[in-house]
Amino acid sequence: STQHTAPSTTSPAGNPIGFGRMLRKEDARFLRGQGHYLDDLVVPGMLHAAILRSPVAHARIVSIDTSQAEAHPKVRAVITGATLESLNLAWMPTLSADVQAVLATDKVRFQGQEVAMVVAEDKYSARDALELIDVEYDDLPPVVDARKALDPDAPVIRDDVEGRTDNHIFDWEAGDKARADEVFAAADVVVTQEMLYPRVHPAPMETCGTIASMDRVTGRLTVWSTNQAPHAHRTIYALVAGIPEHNIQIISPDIGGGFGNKVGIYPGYVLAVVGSILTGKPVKWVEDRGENLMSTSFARDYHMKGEIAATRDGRILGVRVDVLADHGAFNGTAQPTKFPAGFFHIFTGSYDLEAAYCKVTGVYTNKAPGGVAYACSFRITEAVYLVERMVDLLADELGADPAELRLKNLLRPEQFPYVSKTGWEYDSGDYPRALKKAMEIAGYDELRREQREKRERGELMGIGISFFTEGVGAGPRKHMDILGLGMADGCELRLHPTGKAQLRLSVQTQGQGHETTFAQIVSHELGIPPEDIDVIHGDTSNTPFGLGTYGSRSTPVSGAAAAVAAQRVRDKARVITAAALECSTDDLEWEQGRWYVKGDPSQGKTIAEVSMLAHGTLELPEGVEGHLDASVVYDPPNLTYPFGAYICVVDVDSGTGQVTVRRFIAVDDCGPRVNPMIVEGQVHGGLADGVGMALMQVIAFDEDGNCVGGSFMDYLLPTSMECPSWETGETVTPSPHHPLGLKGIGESATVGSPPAVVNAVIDALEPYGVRHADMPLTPANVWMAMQGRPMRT
Ligand code: PCD
Repeated sequence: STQHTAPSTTSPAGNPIGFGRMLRKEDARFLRGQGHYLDDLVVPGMLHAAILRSPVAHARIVSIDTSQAEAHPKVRAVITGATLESLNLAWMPTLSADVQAVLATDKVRFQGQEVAMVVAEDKYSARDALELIDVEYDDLPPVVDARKALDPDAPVIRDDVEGRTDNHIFDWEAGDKARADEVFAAADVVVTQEMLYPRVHPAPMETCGTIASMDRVTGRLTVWSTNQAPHAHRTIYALVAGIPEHNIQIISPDIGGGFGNKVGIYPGYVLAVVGSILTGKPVKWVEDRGENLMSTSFARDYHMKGEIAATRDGRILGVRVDVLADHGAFNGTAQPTKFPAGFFHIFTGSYDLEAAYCKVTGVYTNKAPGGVAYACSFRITEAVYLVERMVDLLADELGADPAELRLKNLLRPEQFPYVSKTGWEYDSGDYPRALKKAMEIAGYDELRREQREKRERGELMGIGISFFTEGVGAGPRKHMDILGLGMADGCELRLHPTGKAQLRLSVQTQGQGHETTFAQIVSHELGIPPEDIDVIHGDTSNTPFGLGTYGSRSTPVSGAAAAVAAQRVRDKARVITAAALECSTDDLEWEQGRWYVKGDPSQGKTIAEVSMLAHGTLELPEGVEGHLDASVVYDPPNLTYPFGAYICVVDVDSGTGQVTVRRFIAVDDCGPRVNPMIVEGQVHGGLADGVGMALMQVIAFDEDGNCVGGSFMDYLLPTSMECPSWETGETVTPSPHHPLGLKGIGESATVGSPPAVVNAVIDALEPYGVRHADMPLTPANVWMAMQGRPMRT
C-alpha cells in the first residue's frame, strides 16, 4: 500500500508554522535512553512503599493485623485506614465531587482497592512485608453488571454516605426530548440498537508513581509525580492536606505516556505523602503493571441504546440515546463540572439533524473507579462510536451505501459556525471534502468491486467508514471548570539579552513533543529558531498556573497563549525598534524575525538586536519597561472542532473469526499543522489504539467481580503485527478563533478509528446477516456472532 503524506507544511495563509516538519528536540535524550522518568529518580535517604490491595470485590473489613509486618527489620511504617482516619485523610475528593477511600476503612469496594501501605528501606522488603499483614474480610455480594446496579435488591455499595439506599449516581440529559419524540413519530424509518462500549484502560508504557518528600523543618512538601496536570494537583493537595500552595512543589519529570491515566490523584500519591510525614524521609511509590490495570482510571464502560430516525430516501432526522454509565465504586470521572457525562452529547456527530436527545444514568458498581477521558476528550469517543454505528445500521436498513448516506447528511461548509441540536457551536469544517478525499485515497469504488467479487467466492472482506467531529481544547471559563478551577492556561515568554528565549507552560507533555511544537509556535511568531527556545513545563515552582494536558487542549489553549505571548513580545519589539531608529511604529513593517522601515529594508532590527536593546541602555519611550517578555492567561472563546474521515478495510477468516486490518485510511483536519511529522505520529498512535479497542481489549470481570484484564497476558496491546501501514491524508480548515487557526489532534484517531474498524467487520459479516456485535471483536466474539447464521451468498 502507498503512504499518502501531507505535502503541506504551510498554514493556509502560506506561512510555514515555525519550520514545519522538524525532528523532535526531546528525542536527543529519549533516543539515547537519557530520559528522566519517575522511577529513575533517586532522592537521598529515600524509602520505598508498597500497597496491599483487596483480593475481593466487595467485603466488610473485620480486622487488620499489621504487627508482624511492623516487626520486619526493614519496615519503617505500616499505614492503614485507621492511621489515616486519625489524620482525617482516609477519604479524598475525586474529580467529580465524590469521595474515594485512600485506604479502605469500613469495606473494600473493588478488587485491587488499597487496604494498607508498607514503607520500608527497599522496595523488595516493602513487598515482602505486605505478605505479613493479616486482613480478615467478611464477603458481601458484589454488583458486577451495571444493568443490575439499580435493582431493588442490589447491595448498596456506597453505604459510607449517610442515608444512601441505592447505587444511583446521577441522571443527566441533553437536547430536546419533546422535539425528538415528534421527529421520531413522524419518521419513515427508525432503527434501534443496543451496544456496549466496553471498559478499557489507557495502559501507558510507564505506570503511575510518585516520590513525596516532606521537610519537617520548613514544612515544605516536594512531590515528583507522573502527572498530566501538576498545577491542579498542587491546589488539590493544598485543599486536602491544608498545606499552603507556596509550600508545595509538584514536579512532573519525563512521562512515558499519559493518555488520561495520569490526570487524577491516586491513593498511592496521598499515601506517599503520609509515609513521608510519618517517617520524615522521602518516600517513593511506583505501581506495577497489574496495579495500574486493576486500580487506576479505566475508560468508557457505557451501555448505550441508540435510535436513529430518517426518511425513506435517506435523510437523517434525529438521534435518541439512553445510556447506562458504569462508574465503578467511586465516581472518579474526569470532566468539566457542568457535564456529568462529559461531552457525550456531541453524539449528534457530524450530521445536519432536526432533533436530538440523550439521557445518561450513572451507577456505582464493584469495579475500579475512573471514567477518564482516555484519548477521548470527555466521552466524545463513546458518542462518536454510537452515532457512527447507528448511521451504518441505518444504511443497512435502507439498503444504502454507507459513504453515500454520509455524504448526503454531513453538515455543509456554509453551515459553519454550526450550533448542534445539543448546543455545541462547531467552529469550522468542510466535511464532504474530507470524506471524498478519504474515498479517493482508498479507491472506494474499486474496493466495493473487489468486495463483491470476494463475496461470490465466499470470502469475507469488509469496508468500514467513520466520520467524526470532536470538541477539544476545554474550555471557556464561562462554561467549564474542574472542581471549581476555570480551564484557562498561563504562559510566560522571556527573551534573554542575546535573543534566546524561555517559554514557560502550564501544560505538560507526556510524549506528544511539546518541547518542539511550542518552540515552533513562538518561532513562527518571532523568527527565533526553535532550537533557541527552551520550553519549560512540569514544575509548579517554575511555570504559570493552568489546568494541564488532557482533552487535546494544549495546542488549542496553551498553544494560543504561546502565540499571543509571542505577539505581545513582537509588539513591544516594534516600539523599541521605533525608539532605536527614531521613527514612528507606523513606519515599521514585520518580516520573519525583524522590524524594518517601510521602503527601506536595510533599516531594521532583528528580534535578537531588539532584545539586546531592551536589556541595554537605550532610552525607552514613556511607559515602556526594559527587558523583553510577556505573560498571558488564555481563556479560549470556544472549543476547537477537529474532524476526520476514516476508512478501514478488513478481511475476516470465516473459519476462525480472526480479523485482519488490511488497510486504514485516515484523513484528519486539525487546522494548520504546527509539525506535520508529529501530527502524523499522533494519528498513527491513535489508530493503533483504535484497532486495539475494536479488536482485542477489555477490562473484564467474572461474576464475583474478579478483574480478568489485569495483565498484558489478558489485556492485549496491538503491535505492528496487528496494524497495517497507515495511509494518512489531510485537509486544512483553520479554527476561526485560535490565533493561528490550530485545532487539537492528540485524541482524534483514538476517537475516530474504533467505529471504522467495527463497521468494517460488520460489513464483512453481511453475508451472515449480522447487524451488530460488541467490541472487542476477538476471533471468539466474531465466531460467536456468526453461529447459527447460514451464509447467504
Ligand atoms: N499539534 C500540531 N498541530 C496541530 C495540533 C497539534 O503540531 N494543529 C501537535 C501539538 O503541538 C502536540 C501534539 O500535536 O505536540 C498533540 O497536540 P494536542 O492535540 O494539542 O494534544 P495535547 O494536549 O498536546 O496532548 C494531549 C493528548 C491526549 S489528551 C492524549 S490522551 C494522548 C495524546 O495527547 N496522550 C499521548 N497523544 C499522546 N501522545 C503521546 N506520545 N503520549 C501520550 O500520552 Mo487524554 O484526555 O489525556 O485521555
